[in-house]
Amino acid sequence: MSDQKYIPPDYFQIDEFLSDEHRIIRRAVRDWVYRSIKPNIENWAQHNDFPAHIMRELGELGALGPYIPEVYGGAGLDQISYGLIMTELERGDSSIRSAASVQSSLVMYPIFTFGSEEQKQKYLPKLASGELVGCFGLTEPNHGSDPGSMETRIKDKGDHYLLNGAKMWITNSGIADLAVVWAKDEAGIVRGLIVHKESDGYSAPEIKNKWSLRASNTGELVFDNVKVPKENILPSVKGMKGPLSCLNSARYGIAWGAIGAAMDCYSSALNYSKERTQFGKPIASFQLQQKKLAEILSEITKAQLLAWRLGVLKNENRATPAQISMAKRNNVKMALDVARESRQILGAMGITGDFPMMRHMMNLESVITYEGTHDIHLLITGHDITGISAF
Ligand code: TGC
Ligand code: FAD
Repeated sequence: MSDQKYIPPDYFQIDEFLSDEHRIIRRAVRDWVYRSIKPNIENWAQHNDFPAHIMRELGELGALGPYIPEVYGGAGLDQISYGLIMTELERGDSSIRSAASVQSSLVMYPIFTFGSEEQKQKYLPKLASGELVGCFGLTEPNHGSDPGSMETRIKDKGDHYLLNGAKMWITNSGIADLAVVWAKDEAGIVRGLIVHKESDGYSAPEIKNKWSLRASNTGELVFDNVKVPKENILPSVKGMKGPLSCLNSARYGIAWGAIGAAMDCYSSALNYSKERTQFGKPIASFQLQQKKLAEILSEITKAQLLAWRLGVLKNENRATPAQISMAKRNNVKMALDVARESRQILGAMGITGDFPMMRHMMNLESVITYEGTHDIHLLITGHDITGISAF
């Protein structure tokens, strides 16, 4: 069942690049968003509620770890499929896409890429089904853009590690069964650990009073002498390239996801502009409103092409971190601008929860900040093209 009023823009026939499988996956996720998210999201956002039950539904849809091989419970899909799933989820709300992003790219990806065979078998199938929920602890109260300066530490105690420190702004921390935590060892080397919520000394206080991503659970992770069994360390990576590789995957998903939020705003504004009459004419007949709609569609189209090309490169293992940064930065800013412009087309109605623009706009303020701020991604591009770090 699809939203009859939702007209997904495809001005340059980008759909022709998609396979039948891509279209089927997109349709399944779009229908689920229409059925399970659209009727409820406004209420969840207004009440600052994360609908934890959706994790199982996302698992059934194949939206948790879509590109993780089937042998570990994933859907074994390609990167374009992952991108399309993210677009459809974020059309519903960035909070929903966030939940799927974190589970897929920041929890399943590191366990799949850097975990032992035992860790993969133990955790991945349950994470793929949504039976287990994970979160990712990199950011700290004193270290956001510069996670390499993290203060969280592990000490080798023979049969276990002792973990101390705190992580901040962690999506799903309050509902997670386990956290993938990045901490420095006694030699100052960053290591990844799988930490269970029931460990003594582990707490996850919620961060309240957010105006953004209100349908997402955000909190801290506090580790007070937490004993982590030795078998819970990710054996195959040392150093900052561990967490930063996970970010490549999540940022890639966001580059696609933000297009969904923009499409939802565009579609609502286009419909409204044809129905709303002022001065005896639909407002869609005024040149100034047409300018907004035409520019919005141009920007969405450019973002779609960027995402599609990045997906092709990612499928071929040729996408560079700097290309991913450029796409994340461009597409999120595009979506934020589209949310603002399309809200204006609705006049006063645009500030209500009857339309999605304000919710998307507020969400996108987080999206433009997390996974590397807008400015940090510009500096990554600057570094890539000049060879000079300006951090
Ligand atoms: P730098 O000295 O440049 O590099 C350290 C090591 O890491 C390697 N590396 C990468 N590897 C893989 N992918 C990347 N993107 C990489 N970038 C760097 C690099 O080659 C080096 O390796 P090696 O072997 O030589 O040691 O690192 P730096 O410490 O100077 O930092 C660079 C910088 C600023 C770009 C990086 O720290 C950064 O990206 N900062 C932004 C922080 C960030 O994005 N945090 C995100 C937290 S998670 C989150 O927000 C989740 S939101 C989830 C949701 O709800 O959807
Ligand atoms: P800061 O690093 O303090 O930056 C403040 C400002 O200074 C920014 O404008 C920044 O661009 C600028 N700045 C910093 N350094 C430079 C520089 N060298 N040159 C120029 N300007 C600079 N983190 C996780 O680990 N896991 C999560 O699940 C997670 N989820 C999140 C969910 C939400 C809703 C939010 C808002 C954040 C989340 N984060 C998460 C944290 C997020 O990644 C950080 O907020 C982000 O990396 C920025 O860090 P900061 O907020 O400490 O800002």
